[in-house]
Amino acid sequence: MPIDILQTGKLHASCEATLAERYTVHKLHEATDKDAFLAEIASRIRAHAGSGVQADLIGKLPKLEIIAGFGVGTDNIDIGAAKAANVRVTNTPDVLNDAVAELTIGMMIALARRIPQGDRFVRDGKWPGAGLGLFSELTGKTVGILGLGRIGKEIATRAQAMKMRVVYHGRKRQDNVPYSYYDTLLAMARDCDWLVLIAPGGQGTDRIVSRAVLEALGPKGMLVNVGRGTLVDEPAMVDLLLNGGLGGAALDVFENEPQVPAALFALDTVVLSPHQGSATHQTRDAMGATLVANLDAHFAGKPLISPVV
Ligand code: A2R
Repeated sequence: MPIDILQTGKLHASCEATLAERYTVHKLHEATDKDAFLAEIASRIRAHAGSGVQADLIGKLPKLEIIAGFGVGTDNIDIGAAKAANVRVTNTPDVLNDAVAELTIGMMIALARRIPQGDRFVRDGKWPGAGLGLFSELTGKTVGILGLGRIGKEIATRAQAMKMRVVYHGRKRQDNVPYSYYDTLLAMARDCDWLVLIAPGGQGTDRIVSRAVLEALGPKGMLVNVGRGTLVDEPAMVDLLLNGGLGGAALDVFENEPQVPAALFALDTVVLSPHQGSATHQTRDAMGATLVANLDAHFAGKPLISPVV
């Protein structure tokens, strides 16, 4: 019996290719009349491939058994509605840890040493006139990690290789980690040169990096966000960057991405990236393979590879 699955957005090419080999895939995002398309197939759909699934869609799919998300964050899947409808949810953790950690350190060095600005400076022909200037380095600095989870630990290891001191904050102290724990984010921000955000989005962390936390990080402090834009009070961050209350920011995620506050474009103290944390061929292939492996396990009656619920 063919198994009908629904896609509502484009997925990584190798993932789509494997899905097409094993399942009957219906692509809602490619339909011209989406309502008619969905009405026609809804009663046959047993799985959703990809993230971005809200309660209204779950409600329209009476035979839905599983939502196989693409990515580790599940803040754009209505977990409560899935649970209520007895629908399993999976994500693609671990396989992206290295890629996200690499980008994090890359963005930190880029910000500390003004690498994008230096590139622009040379291209603009300004070098013969004067040097770019002197900046800071990571060596010897303290980095506080908000969210010492799977990715956070990979960032911590690499930060140590940069000769940084690592501390962390989460809801609880972890056994068997060699880093000092802070039970409040505010106290950690006060003691840090760098603050790296790699916690999940969602209600529990909404704007957890408040104006007070940013002020505690201070005029020399550097903020790095590779988690979710919703973690930060973005208007306060922009305001503090503009008036010198915050030293700098390296941002891969934004509250309303792909919209980025235009006020940031003029600042040399900011490095901007279009949500590229996991965006490498090998990592996206691995994420796609994990998504498919979860679906395969589910329909073979085997334990899920990476269940969320
Ligand atoms: O709070 P803890 O001790 O469970 O630590 C988790 C931390 N975390 C929080 N920290 C402070 N306040 C909260 N309300 C809060 N909620 C969670 O975030 C844990 O150390 C970390 C998340 O680690 P993992 O679950 O292993 O996630 P992973 O794979 O490292 O990915 C993190 C996030 C994703 O959710 C996406 O938003 C992004 O990175 O790609």
